[in-house]
Amino acid sequence: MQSSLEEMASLTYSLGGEVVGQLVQARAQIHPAYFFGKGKLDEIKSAIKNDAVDAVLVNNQLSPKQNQNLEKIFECEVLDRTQVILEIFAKNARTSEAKLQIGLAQAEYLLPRLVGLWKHLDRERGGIGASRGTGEKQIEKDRQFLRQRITRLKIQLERVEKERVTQKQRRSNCLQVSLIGYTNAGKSTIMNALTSSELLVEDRLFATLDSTTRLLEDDSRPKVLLSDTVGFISNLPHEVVAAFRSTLATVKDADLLLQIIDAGDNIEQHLQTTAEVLADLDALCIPILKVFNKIDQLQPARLLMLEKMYPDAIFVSAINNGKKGFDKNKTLIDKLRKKILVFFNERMKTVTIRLDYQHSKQLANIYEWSRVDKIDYQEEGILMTLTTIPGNLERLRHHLGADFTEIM
Ligand SMILES: Nc1nc2c(ncn2[C@@H]2O[C@H](COP(=O)(O)OP(=O)(O)OP(=O)(O)O)[C@@H](O)[C@H]2O)c(=O)[nH]1
Ligand SMILES: [Mg+2]
Repeated sequence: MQSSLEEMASLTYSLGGEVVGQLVQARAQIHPAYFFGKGKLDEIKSAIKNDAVDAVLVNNQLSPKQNQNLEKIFECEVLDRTQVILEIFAKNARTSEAKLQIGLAQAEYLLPRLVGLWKHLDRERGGIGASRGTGEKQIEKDRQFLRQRITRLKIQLERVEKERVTQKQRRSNCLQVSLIGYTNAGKSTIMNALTSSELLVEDRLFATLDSTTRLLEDDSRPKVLLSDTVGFISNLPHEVVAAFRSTLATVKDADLLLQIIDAGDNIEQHLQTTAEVLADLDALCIPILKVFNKIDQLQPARLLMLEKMYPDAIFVSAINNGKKGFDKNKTLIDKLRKKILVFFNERMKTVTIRLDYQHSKQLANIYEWSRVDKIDYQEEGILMTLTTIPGNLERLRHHLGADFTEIM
């Protein structure tokens, strides 16, 4: 089970660092200027010296002033939790969209913090009385630079978002399933197992930063699309959620969410984090299917308990490493695939329509948007029995107008 400090260690590893020591501060109130109390500061200082530490990571939010003071005292880099996550995102961003989004998140994070960065310049050159000192002018310059950068990034992102709208229209006749959940739960591994893809899978937090969409099955109609996307984490900085809104749009447009949960991890906390991010995305009304992953690592008793606690959930092991248990794991993944298809089947409606021969070129759309159960070429038109989701029936009705004669 991962504690918050263990998670910080995983974040450090994802950043490419190595943890040489951990310290916990038990204090009723944090120190306003230094975050840590005097005793802790000394303890950390000697640890920095002894272990040749490059950076101190604080598993909390630091004020700009605390951050700056600590860097002066420790004579090394100091990053708080938000900065660590932003750095990982910046390091892992591969697509241009992810890079734009993280650039925006970093600029927005920095903007209100500039004051703390430059204040010392004014203090050094005359102190509080000095009007508009060098520091203040520098802040104004930097602020202007950052604001321009934010505007530019937003314009570029708007362009990417427009492209997404076009994609969305293309996909609107498909059923969309989004994989969501805590980072490192195994979303990309499940995506790979369900769609025979080869997306990047890593035992690091935030391996995935962009959205990828694949067809779940070649022959199901309407088509079912599966999307993998960026994972969630507790206390996800607001700037990051806001900046990744366009990537997370696939979540908001989904007809079904597959919530992937690492069955061996801190379940309650991860469920709560996911609920918070979904609320932030305004996506709480989308149906959710809970998928507990990594059951190969569980004691049988714990698996039994979880099955009792979450009777509607599905339990899988997504790893496909060809070792023992491979067939069993494949069966579980097939069960998951079936469950997704059943979910949609239960929501589909079957109708019989008559289509005039002069509109037979619409047949391609009909085959795309629904499953054709029966087709009969009669003298007065084409008689068809179709099964599809209510949304696609509406779309067909709209497209075919008066020619869409529903018979039963
Ligand atoms: N033992 C075990 N490990 C698994 C299983 N599924 C995934 N993993 C491992 O868990 C780690 C994370 O898997 P990913 O698929 O990258 O997880 P993710 O949710 O996409 O993570 P991010 O994209 O980083 O948020 C990898 O080391 C996987 O090999 C499983 O069923 N059993
Ligand atoms: Mg992933």
